[in-house]
Amino acid sequence: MRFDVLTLFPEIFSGYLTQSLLKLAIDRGLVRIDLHNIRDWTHDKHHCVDDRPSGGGPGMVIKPEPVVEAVEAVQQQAEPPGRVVLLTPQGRPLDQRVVEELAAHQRLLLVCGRYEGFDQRVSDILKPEEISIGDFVINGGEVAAMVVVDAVIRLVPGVLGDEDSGRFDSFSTGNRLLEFAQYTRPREYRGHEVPEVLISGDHEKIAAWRDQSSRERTQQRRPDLLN
Ligand code: JD8
Repeated sequence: MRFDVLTLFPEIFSGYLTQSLLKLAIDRGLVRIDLHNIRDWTHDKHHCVDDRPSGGGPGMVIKPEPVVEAVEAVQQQAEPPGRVVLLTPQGRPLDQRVVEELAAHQRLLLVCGRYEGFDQRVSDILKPEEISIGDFVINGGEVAAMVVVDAVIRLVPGVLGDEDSGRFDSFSTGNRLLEFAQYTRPREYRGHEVPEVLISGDHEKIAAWRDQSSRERTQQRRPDLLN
């Protein structure tokens, strides 16, 4: 799986790229992430990427030319052409279904905006998949792109130690309920005990308890997931 991330602030990704699960996947050759600075596709002396909004108003808008030319140049750098994904508050809300769809592509180009966002013609010309990570406001597309990468790489075969673990996560294809409660040692902590069944060794009973725990939690916290 290859990701090309187009951004005005590639440095934001450096800590994340050297993080364990992703770094291991990159080192193993399962995932590749190339960073591209949109500013490299400006033509003027001052490398200007933004301008004042047409019609007035606060803030600055990212000019269309460097973004469209950056995407076209990055597409030419490798085969196959990637699906272009624009991170934007106006996008399709990200959920595990969308993550599964994105993971089906061999290559994704993640385009990250800042300020008041991109000139509308970026979308009109590139026809990207527009994705939002949720109904809240963040300052730019970079953190949203990292969320997409983080969720998608879990579905790349071999990235997780155990081949199956990503598939059985909460919200994944096999199971759209919340996770059951987890415990570890000590058996008792400040008067709170690990449920007896979990140390019984009876695997059938443990499975039933966990199933019940998942259902109860989902009913209590996310009843919207049950229908
Ligand atoms: C991209 C700039 C900042 C601040 C308008 C667009 C995603 N779920 C999400 N929330 N916010 C974003 C997001 C925010 C962005 C940009 C994504 C580029 N901004 C906002 C308020 C004024 N701009 C996002 N995915």
